[in-house]
Amino acid sequence: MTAALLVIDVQNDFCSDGALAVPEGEAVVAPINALMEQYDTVILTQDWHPAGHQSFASAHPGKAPFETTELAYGTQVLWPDHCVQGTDGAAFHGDLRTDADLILRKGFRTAIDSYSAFFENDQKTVTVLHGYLQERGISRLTLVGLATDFCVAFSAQDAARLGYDVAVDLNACRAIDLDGALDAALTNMQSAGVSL
Ligand code: VGL
Ligand code: ZN
Repeated sequence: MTAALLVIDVQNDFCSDGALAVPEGEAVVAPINALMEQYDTVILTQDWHPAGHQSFASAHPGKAPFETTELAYGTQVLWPDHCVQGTDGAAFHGDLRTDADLILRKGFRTAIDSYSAFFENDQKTVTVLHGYLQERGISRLTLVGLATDFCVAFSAQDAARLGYDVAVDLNACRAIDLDGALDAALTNMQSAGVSL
């Protein structure tokens, strides 16, 4: 069984002073760099939004960050503008090793957010990740990165549903923890069969 390390969204905007700062976000960098040694295949994801993305509160007059709205596919949390394509905030943290096999960008369709590295938030539109992993014969995944309760949790649950053997290394993750989202995410991951 071949294993891959899936490093979720270790980008400046999710670190201290970033536009959508995750408390202690940068603390994941050193443990992740060390973990990369143990995997033949390393995949980085990069949240990569066009300006005016529909997950941004600024795209919805009268709405503030962290409120929700109804989009075509359901309820969406509205975020501060973050990870805008080509900006410094969208770049990987400067100390993160980027000598990866694959860098997968997601969230680039204006009308659909993408927490998961496998499916966008409409739960229908696929990224190329499942096909890539299948072509490479990879059946075991370890997930690390930001944020535990959003992109890490959605990716891990989709991976488990797709039949991968999935672990999340919580030492190398940090959470936004919006309204108890971390506890809910940990419970949901465990129910989906993810090892924590
Ligand atoms: C993320 C919210 C919005 C994440 C990305 O990487 O967890 N969270 N965009
Ligand atoms: Zn985003």
